[in-house]
Amino acid sequence: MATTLIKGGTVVSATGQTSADVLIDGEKIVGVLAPGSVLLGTDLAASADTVIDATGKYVIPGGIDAHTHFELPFGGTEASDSFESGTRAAAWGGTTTVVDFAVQVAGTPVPDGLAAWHEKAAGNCAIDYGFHQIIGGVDEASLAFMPKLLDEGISSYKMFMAYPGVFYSDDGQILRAMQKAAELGLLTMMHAENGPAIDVLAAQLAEAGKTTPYYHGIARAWQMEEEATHRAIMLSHLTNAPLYVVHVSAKQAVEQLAWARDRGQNVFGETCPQYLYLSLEEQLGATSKEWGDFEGAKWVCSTPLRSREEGHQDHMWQALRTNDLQMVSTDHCPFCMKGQKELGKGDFRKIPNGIGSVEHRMDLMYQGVVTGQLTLERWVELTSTTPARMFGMYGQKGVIAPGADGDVVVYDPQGHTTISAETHHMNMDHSAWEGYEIDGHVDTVLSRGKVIVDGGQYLGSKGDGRFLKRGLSQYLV
Ligand code: DUC
Ligand code: ZN
Ligand code: ZN
Ligand code: ZN
Repeated sequence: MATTLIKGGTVVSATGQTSADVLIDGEKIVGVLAPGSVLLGTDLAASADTVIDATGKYVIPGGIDAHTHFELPFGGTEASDSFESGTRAAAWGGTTTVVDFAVQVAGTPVPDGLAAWHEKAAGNCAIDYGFHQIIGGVDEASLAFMPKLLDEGISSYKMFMAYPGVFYSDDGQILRAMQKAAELGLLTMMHAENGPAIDVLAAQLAEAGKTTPYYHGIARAWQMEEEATHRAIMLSHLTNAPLYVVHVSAKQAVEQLAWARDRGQNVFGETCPQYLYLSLEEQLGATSKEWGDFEGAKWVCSTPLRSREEGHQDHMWQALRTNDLQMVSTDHCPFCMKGQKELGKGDFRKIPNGIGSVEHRMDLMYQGVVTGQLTLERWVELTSTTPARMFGMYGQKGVIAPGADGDVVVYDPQGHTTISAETHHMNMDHSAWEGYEIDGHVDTVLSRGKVIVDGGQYLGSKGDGRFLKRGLSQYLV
C-alpha cells in the first residue's frame, strides 16, 4: 500500500501541539514520529511514496462538519448543493467528514426517508459522510424504528420545535421520543425555537406590511429561542435523555445551556460561523443596487442572525472559550438568490431559510486564533475532535494518532484567502462572507490517505467518500 509522510509540520491536537512527522500507510495513520525519524533502519523521508513538506505549517485532523443539509427540500425548492458539489466544497475547505440529516416527514416511514438519503449520497461524495435522522413525525411507527437507527450506524436524531406543519413536534411527541432515546442511548438533537409563536409574530408583521428579510429576524425573537431551549432542557431532565441543541444564536439560550450544565445535565450546544460573525442590523438590514432591501435574503436562516447591539456575537465567542458551547458546525443549507431566495420577495416568510458555509468553516474559525479568541488547540477541538466524540466517530476520525483514518489537513498560517462567490466551490450565486479577508489557508487535504486537495488543485473524485457508521456518543459519562 502507498505510504505518505507529512514532514516538518506542527501537529496540533485538542490537547497540545508538537513538531512531528505523520506517517500514513494506505488509508490509516500508522505513526506520529519525532521529526526526521529513522524507523527500524529505514529513512522514512527517502522511502515514503509521497512526501508532503509541512514546514512552517499546522498539521491537523480533518474538519468534521456535523450539520449539513445537501439537497434538502425546503420552502418549495431544494438546497442548491448536491452531495457531490457540497462534499467537494467541504474538502476544499479542509473538512473531511460531514454528517448530513436524513429527513422523515410526518405520515411517512422513517426507513423510506433514510433510504432516500442513502440514494442521494451513495457514490457521489468526495469525503466520508454520516447521517443524523430527522424525525418529523413522532408516532408509533417512528418510535418503533428508533432502536433500528443504531444498526444503521445512526446514533443521533433531530426534532424541531419550530416549523409547524413541516417538521414540527409538540411537547408530548418530544417527550415520547426522548424517553425512547434515553433507553437506547441515542443523542437527541433539537432545533429549539418556539415555532407556533414565531409563526403568529411573522403573520402579524407581514399583515402590517413589514415584509423585507429584516423582519425574519424580528419575528424569530431571541425570547422564542431562550424559551424553547429551556423547554427542551426540562424535557431532557425529566426523561434523562442527553440533549444537543443545534445552531444556538441567542446569548440567552447559551445561558440556559450553561445553567443546565452547571446542574450536571448532559446538555450540549453548537453554534455556527454566521452567529459569530454576522448580525441582524448589518446583514438582514442590508440593501444593494441589485437586490434593494431584499439583499438581506442572503442571510435569512433559522435560528436568525441576532442583533450586534445586544451582544450575541461576543457572547458566542466567549461561550466557545468557556465550553458553554462545545462545537461549531455550519448548518450548511445553501440557496441561490436567483430562483430560490427570491421566492420570498414581498414576503420574508417565503424566503428559503439557510446559509452555505461548509467550505469556509475551518478558515472562519481559524480567525478566532488569529484574533486571540481561541487557542490553536481549541480550534481543532471545536471543529474536529469534539464533533468526532460527540457523534461516535472518535479514534477513526477527529485525531491524528496511529489507527485513525488518514484524514489530515496541512494548514498554512501564512496563507491568505478572500472569500468570494467568484472563487468558492459551493453551488451558490453569492457568499454570506463576500469579501472577507482570511488569514491562513488550507494547502493540502488528505482523505483516508489520498491527497484530494493540493496546491489549489482538486485531485479527488466523486465517490471517494464512504458512508460512515457511527457508534454511540463518546462525549457522555
Ligand atoms: N434552518 C435553516 O436555516 N435552514 C434549514 C433548516 C433550519 O432549521
Ligand atoms: Zn434547525
Ligand atoms: Zn439544520
Ligand atoms: Zn497556502
